[in-house]
Amino acid sequence: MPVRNAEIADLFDRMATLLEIQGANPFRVRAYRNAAQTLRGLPRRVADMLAEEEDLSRLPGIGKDLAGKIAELVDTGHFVALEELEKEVPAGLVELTRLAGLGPKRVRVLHEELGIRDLTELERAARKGRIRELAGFGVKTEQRILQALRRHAPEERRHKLADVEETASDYVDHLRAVAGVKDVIVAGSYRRRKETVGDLDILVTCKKGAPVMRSFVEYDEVDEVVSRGTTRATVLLRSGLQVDLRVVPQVSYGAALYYFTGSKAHNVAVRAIAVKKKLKINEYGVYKGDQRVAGKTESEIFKAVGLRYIEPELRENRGEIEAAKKNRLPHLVCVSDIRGDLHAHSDATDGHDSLRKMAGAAKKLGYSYLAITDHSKRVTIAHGMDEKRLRRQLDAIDRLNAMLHGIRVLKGVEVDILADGTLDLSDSVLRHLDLTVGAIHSGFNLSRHKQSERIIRAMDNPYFNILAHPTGRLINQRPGYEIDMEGVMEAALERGCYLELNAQPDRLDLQDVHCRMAKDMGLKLAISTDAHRKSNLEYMRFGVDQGRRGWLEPEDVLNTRPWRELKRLLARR
Ligand code: DGT
Ligand code: CA
Ligand code: CA
Repeated sequence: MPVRNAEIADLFDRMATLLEIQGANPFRVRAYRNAAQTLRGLPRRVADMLAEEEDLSRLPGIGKDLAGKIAELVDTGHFVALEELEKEVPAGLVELTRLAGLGPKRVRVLHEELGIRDLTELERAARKGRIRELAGFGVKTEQRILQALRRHAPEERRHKLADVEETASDYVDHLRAVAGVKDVIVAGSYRRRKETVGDLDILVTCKKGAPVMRSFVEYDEVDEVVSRGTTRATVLLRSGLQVDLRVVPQVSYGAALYYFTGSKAHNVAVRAIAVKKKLKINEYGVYKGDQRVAGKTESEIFKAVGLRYIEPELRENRGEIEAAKKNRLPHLVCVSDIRGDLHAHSDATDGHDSLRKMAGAAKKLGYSYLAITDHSKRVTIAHGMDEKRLRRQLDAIDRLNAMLHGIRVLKGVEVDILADGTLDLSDSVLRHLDLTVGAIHSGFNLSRHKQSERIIRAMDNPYFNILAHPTGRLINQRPGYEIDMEGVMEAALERGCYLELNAQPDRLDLQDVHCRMAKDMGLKLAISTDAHRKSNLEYMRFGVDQGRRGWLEPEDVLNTRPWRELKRLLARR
């Protein structure tokens, strides 16, 4: 039972949260969080690295102590320090930290001052008006907590796409190894590359179902077999993820893949078209009377109902069927269209790798440019730069560019948008940059109107180019701040500014529908990774997937342009 990097990372994050609730030394808390981040970005399993006797303490953010904890986990399956801490901190408190507006620090105050231990007790206290009495909370916070509680309750647990990828591909490998198995593919929202998935839907073709079924339910990560038949089964994994399996004969592969890729809304709409053509469509094929007229491949299915092939990312019944009829489907952007990354950090602020290393990694990806956009001074926890430090970095970039071949480091900054909409750095330094990325890191609670005004004011600055992570949301962790997206996009368009589609799997900020909105308005987007270490540059594919769900074509994306063209697009009149 090899331990996954993501599992260890989750445990480290949990450790950090528990420590924070306890009020432990912030450096210790940060060490666990950093290590979790490192683990998530590693290309190889630490379990494999340990098996090859590699020294984990040489990884960034992982010292001797944490390397020891990882080894303990891999060897024994236990993490004693965490187990001890779990006994000390009430279990419900961790869940409270996931509520919007309540970090571990606040949860600690709630626990210490009011004895709150879980959601129910929190709600009771909020209703009684006891939270507003706490120092640093107030009526507004109390209302926000009640609001968050209402939102929290019915929400089903959905899993971030990136978090389930490793599980999905391991499960697929496991099933492929079964004798007699032909195709194994993950369908459902996973194949549509939705930002979160409710469960995984695996489709297998083979002659005899029994061995596949057995192998499916006996997979070592299975915690519970929910149901098991001859052609379908459902299991729950230890991670809490549900996985559905369907086994179909080879002749039905295309029909089943199409059916189980969904979405349901898309399927229903296409079925209506089939009915009009006097056809029947189900997971075994397309039928005219009793005769199967299509089923083996997805293209056959589309052809049979008179449609062009529709990419899975588009199958949401958001106009793709009409577009397919009229042969007006978009030619979706691909990772190979991307020529560079326009948002990345170096170790000058809260990144982990040097300018040179970041540039080398970008070159390896085949990019021709990489913008280094470190934080500005207001973001003190990220060791943000003032004008003087930024100027020094610009000189360093000039020196580096003089030595580099085949890749250009663009001079950028991720400048903080202050409360009043002005920028955290003066124009005298911004004017020397290739591009300015602006971002909000504080003041999330402004009204929709005020927040939008603030952003638009920032765009009034003639050096402003790209609005980073436009809503500030973190998937499953915190909702974004409220903004009038259409108004902000219109303002960007008028001013020659752009919005970012942040590719971090925890952010994916813009949402797919907002990407589509931008495209329809003629506003180009930058798909950027916001990389904080070399390996993060590979998050690009998550951003591209999200962009594809928003119908983006190469020409809708800034960083598919060569630098000369991009430079013109960035120049504001
Ligand atoms: P999820 O799991 O919530 O992220 O979303 P999906 O799209 O993966 O949904 P899921 O797992 O419930 O079902 C997988 C696919 O199966 C779905 O996308 C379309 C198909 N499907 C499920 N139920 C129905 C149905 O009642 N009618 C039709 N036409 N298709 C269905
Ligand atoms: Ca699913
Ligand atoms: Ca399912």
